[in-house]
Amino acid sequence: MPSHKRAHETAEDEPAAGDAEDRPPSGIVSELPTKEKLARLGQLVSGRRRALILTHDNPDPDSLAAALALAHLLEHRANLPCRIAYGGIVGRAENTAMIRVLHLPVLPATRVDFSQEDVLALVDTQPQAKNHSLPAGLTPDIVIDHHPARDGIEQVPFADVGHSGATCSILVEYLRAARMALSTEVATALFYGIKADTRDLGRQTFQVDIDSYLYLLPRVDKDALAQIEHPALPARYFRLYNLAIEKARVHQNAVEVDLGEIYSPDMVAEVAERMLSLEGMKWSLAYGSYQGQLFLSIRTRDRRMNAGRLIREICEDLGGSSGGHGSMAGARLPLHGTRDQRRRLKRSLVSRFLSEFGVHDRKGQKLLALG
Ligand SMILES: [Mn+2]
Repeated sequence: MPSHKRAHETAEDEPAAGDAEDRPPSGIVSELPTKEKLARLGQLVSGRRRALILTHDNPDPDSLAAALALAHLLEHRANLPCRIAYGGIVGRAENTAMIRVLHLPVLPATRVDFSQEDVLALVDTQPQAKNHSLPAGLTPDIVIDHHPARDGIEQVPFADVGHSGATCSILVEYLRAARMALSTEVATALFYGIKADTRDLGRQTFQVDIDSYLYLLPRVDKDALAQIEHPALPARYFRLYNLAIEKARVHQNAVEVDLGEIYSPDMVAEVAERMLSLEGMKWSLAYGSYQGQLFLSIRTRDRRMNAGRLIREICEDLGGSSGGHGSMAGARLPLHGTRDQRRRLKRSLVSRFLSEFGVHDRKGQKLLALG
């Protein structure tokens, strides 16, 4: 039996020193000091041959960089060879530039035989979030994710979840506690991961994100970072953006964009993010289909609202999967049936979102028709 199915291994193997009740239950290590986390991680992988680190599907910079940093840590501290894999595609020009410029060693999950892997790790997502390509029925050995804990996380032998604006910041704490020298590539990737997820420390930012950002800053390759942040963009990017602006509809303080067919799933996030800049908007929603699935992304400026919970409630009822937190979230849903049925699904989804946004104007008006 592959070893990653054995749960609670490290916890039970520990000497029974002290009162067992002092220890946190299961493998959730989030509240432990970083040195203790490192010790547990070391115990968990000792004697293992190799690891596979999986990002979420259509990985973003935070996910890619966190995977790279975990591989760096396990390879140098535990002598464990690691591979990094992702599901879906890397679509955004910034993300493909990140992989190219920093020479990130990543491979598509379709090329991985999971049954052959010795240690499985998930970063920037959790088993129950379902926005990853871990085969059903497999429990990862390691989960490191800054999103709030999901059901079933206690099954994971080592789970560090939910207390920062970026998963990269958790990894920076590990690397610092391990007193590890960082290569320029690892430092630049982590820096960009934190920058992108917290939008330059302006969104969902915790002290650990600021500390990590400042620690990394002098170690970053500024030229490489500039190439990643301002990549050359293909013509189809501008075509899609043009369509987004034409299609955008404003409903009171919410903007909604149906992008139709998209060439890359992460374009919905980019458009939702941009549209929130429209003056007077509290909410933005962008959606589009890619390979038989509907991808949605929402953003909010309303600090009292939780975009992650909202999108989960709406989309998981419909067989979708989702991820996200306070001000930003995304989801995907299978699209079935005739064109009419798919259109009805989209209409009812939009209408549910608008009512959750507190918007009564169902029809709205075109962004380009606004005075
Ligand atoms: Mn993240």
